[in-house]
Amino acid sequence: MPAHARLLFPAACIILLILAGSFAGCTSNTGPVTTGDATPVPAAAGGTNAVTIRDFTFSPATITVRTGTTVTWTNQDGAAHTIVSDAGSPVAFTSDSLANGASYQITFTQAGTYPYHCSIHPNMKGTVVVQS
Ligand SMILES: [Cu+2]
Repeated sequence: MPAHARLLFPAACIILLILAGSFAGCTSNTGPVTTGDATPVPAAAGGTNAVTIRDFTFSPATITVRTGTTVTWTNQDGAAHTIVSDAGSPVAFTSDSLANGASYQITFTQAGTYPYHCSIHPNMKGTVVVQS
């Protein structure tokens, strides 16, 4: 190997290592950006937004949806239940008495927090959170 080649070879290796290192740096820098995009968001309007009534409980007790979403409550208890807005709800609503298998729907067009209860069993409470 000529003298000048013996000097160039290690230099080329060092340059390659620097380049490889900078590429690796770019790759790891993009990771956190992707993770940030994965922040939980409410289900899109038109998605599944169901509340089940079972064992005298609204499940989920709090459901978060986007404006324009229709929420459906379905009674799976033998006992009848109702869905009635609390006094603090931005919009008042009152369902009929729901027998087993019956359902009730409301479309939420206005952002806000909508607390509700069952008028037959006032200890049964739930909340719909509507985000714009
Ligand atoms: Cu009830």
